[in-house]
This record gives sequence, C-alpha cells and structure tokens, in this order.
Amino acid sequence: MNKKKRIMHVDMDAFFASIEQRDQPLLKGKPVIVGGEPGGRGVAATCSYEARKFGVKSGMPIALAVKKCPDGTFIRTNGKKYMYASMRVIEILNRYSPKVEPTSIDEAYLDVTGSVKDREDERKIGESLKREIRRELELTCSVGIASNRIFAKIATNMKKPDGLTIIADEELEKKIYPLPISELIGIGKKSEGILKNLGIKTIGDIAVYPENELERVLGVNGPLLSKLARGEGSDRVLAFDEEEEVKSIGSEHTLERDTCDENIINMILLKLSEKVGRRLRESRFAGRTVAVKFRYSDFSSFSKRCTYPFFVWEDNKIYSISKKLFYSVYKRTKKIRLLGITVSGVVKSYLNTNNNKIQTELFTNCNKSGKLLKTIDLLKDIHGEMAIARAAYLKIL
Ligand code: DCP
Ligand code: CA
Repeated sequence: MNKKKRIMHVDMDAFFASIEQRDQPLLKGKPVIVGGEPGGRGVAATCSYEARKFGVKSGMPIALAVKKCPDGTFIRTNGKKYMYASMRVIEILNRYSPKVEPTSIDEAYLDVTGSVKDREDERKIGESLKREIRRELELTCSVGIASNRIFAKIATNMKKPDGLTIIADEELEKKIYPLPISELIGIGKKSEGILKNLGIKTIGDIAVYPENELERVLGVNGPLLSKLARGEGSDRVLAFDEEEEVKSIGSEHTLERDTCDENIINMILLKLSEKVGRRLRESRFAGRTVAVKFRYSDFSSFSKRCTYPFFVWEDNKIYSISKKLFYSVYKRTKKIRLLGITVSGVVKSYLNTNNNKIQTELFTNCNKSGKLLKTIDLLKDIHGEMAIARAAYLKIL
C-alpha cells in the first residue's frame, strides 16, 4: 500500500498589506487597506488584520472601506513588488521539498512526506519554514499540515495569522468532522441547500452518509464529496516541471450556418480567443503555441500552428495571432462550418523563478489592458459569460 502522504499548505498573512507595513514601518500595527485611494472607485485587494477589526474585507469598495475605517491608510496596489515577494517566498519553500506547487500569488502546497517521520518533525519543519520567511522577508504566514490538500488548507485556516496547525489522521473525527460542509471545496450554495434538507450539516455528516444516497441527490458530485469528507482528497503536489500536465487549453465552435463572410469568421475567432484567454487566466496559465483549426462545408479540415518566443494569455494577442494563422491557410470564398483555437505549451504564470519565460507583470494590475481583462473576467465570474460582450457580437448572436 502507498504510504500516506503529508501535505503542507502555506498561506501568507494579509499578503499585500503586510508587505506595505514591512516597507513603511510606521504602518505596523495600524489599519492598512491596499487597492485604491479614498475617493477612488476601486475595491480593496486586501487589508491588514488591524483593518479587519473595523469590518473591512478584500473585494469591498474603497468608498465603503473608508466609511468603516476612516483613519486607515489607503495604499495603491504595487503588483511588481508583490510578485517579487511571492517569488522570494517560493524560493524559501523550495528548500523544504522538491515538490512545491504555488496555487496563487501567496499560497502553495508542499509534499513533505519524505522529510517527516512524525508529528514532532512536522512541527519542526513548519516552524523552520516560518522562521526563514520571517527572517528573510519580514513577513508572516500560516501553515497547515494534513494527509491531503483540502485538509491541509482547512488546517491553515484554523489559525491565522502566523499559525501552524497539524492534523493527524487519527484526529480527523475530532478536528475536521465537526466543521460545516461549506469548508469542503466543491460545495456550491445549491448543493449546500439540498444537503441541509437531508440534515447534513457537517463534514462528518457527509463522511458517514451512504455514498449511493448522496449520488441520488447530487449526481456525480455526491460520491466525490463523500470521498473528500473521508479524507480521500487529492494528495498530489505538482513540482514546477510537472506543471505542463495540462498541455493545452482550447475551444471550438460549429457555425449554425456555413459561411464565407469574413466579418462573421473574424467575430467567431475573436469570441473563441476570449474564451480561451479567459480559461487560461482562470487557471493562471500562459502558453507559447497557438493553433487554429477549421473545417470547410465539405468536411475537409485544416489546421495551422505556430510557436512563439513569448507567452500569450491576452484575448487580443490570441485573436491577432489566430487571424494571421487562419488567413494564411484559408481559401477565401470557401464556406466554413467549424472553427477552433488552442493554446498549448502552457505553464503556470506566476512561476518566474529561474526561467525568463514569463513576464512578472503577468496577471497583476500593472497595465491598462491587464486591468481591463481582470475587470471583465470578474464581471463574467459574477454575472455570467454574457454579462459583457463586444458590441460587434450583437450582429451575429
Ligand atoms: N487579492 C486580491 N483581490 C481579492 C483577494 C485577494 O487582489 N479579491 C490579493 C491580495 C491579497 C492576496 O491576493 O493580499 C492574497 O489573498 P488572500 O485571500 O490569501 O488574502 P490575504 O493574504 O490578504 O489575507 P489572509 O491573511 O486572510 O490570507
Ligand atoms: Ca493569504
């Protein structure tokens, strides 16, 4: 049988705000809100724990944050600085395991199975890592250790800021089972309602509920949740060179009516580019190879691909490349029935440690088009894919 793994989750405390407090020591111990200036119309990216006491939260409009915390210090985001700190954190984490998988700018999972024999070792490794981050970066983090990713993350959240929480498998019943089901990843509001009607309130309730009954009410998600609750969540941590497992992200569209109208073709290419761009950004990927495929009315299919020295993740870039590729092969006046775009050779975007493949400003608020994309993605997250669309689509939708 495979040895049970030990997974460590690391999450930096009030990340952007702590960096600002470190760089302006007068702000230490004070409410600090990062993400916009008073009077501006932005939202708070995050805030220091001192500001949280006043009810300020990340994502809150700045105007409201000012109302809740008028004496707070408001600081604009400085994406490059935070990205740099993030890279330094990853460098430190790399000392503790060959398998370190960052999942956001300030969070990562480490497979520490090979470095720990018992709880004592786990405490030591957690404390040592926290000490090095504090000494070298003057920042604090919270750490959770458990036998899979979900429980490790739950452990991290049990004590924040500056916490270290270890959960042995023997303690699951005591420490994890009493928690509300909302702590389990993958439970949406709808499923939560269905489960509550069955009297299921805690992770423990799910763990002991018959799996086939859960399948009946929740479909395929039922058994999945049941497994997660019993601790059979993912314990795989991907090292950087394993990242390319997701090799490509693509999308295709079959036209309702075959066409050779280039306006319509361009519009579909643009829409596909937006879809692929959005999916890349959602999973924080960027890729170097763009491929366009298409099928004529007579079902003959063609494709054209090109690998570039730079990474793409922006809709407009994917669109301009796809158009170029498409028209280099397309025989004008022939009718098209299907179009598709794929970006491959993808890597995680925030890993810029020892290769110069990806620009550091990727996905941060540094330039206008980045900001616009972030806003559009957010609007679509909240209101659905059609929340915002180019006026030109109206002609073809
Ligand atoms: N962030 C952002 N917009 C959001 C949420 C977060 O720009 N809606 C940024 C700012 C955070 C960083 O990402 O500092 C990490 O997000 P976390 O959710 O981990 O929040 P913090 O690290 O700030 O606080 P915590 O101590 O709760 O982890
Ligand atoms: Ca954090």
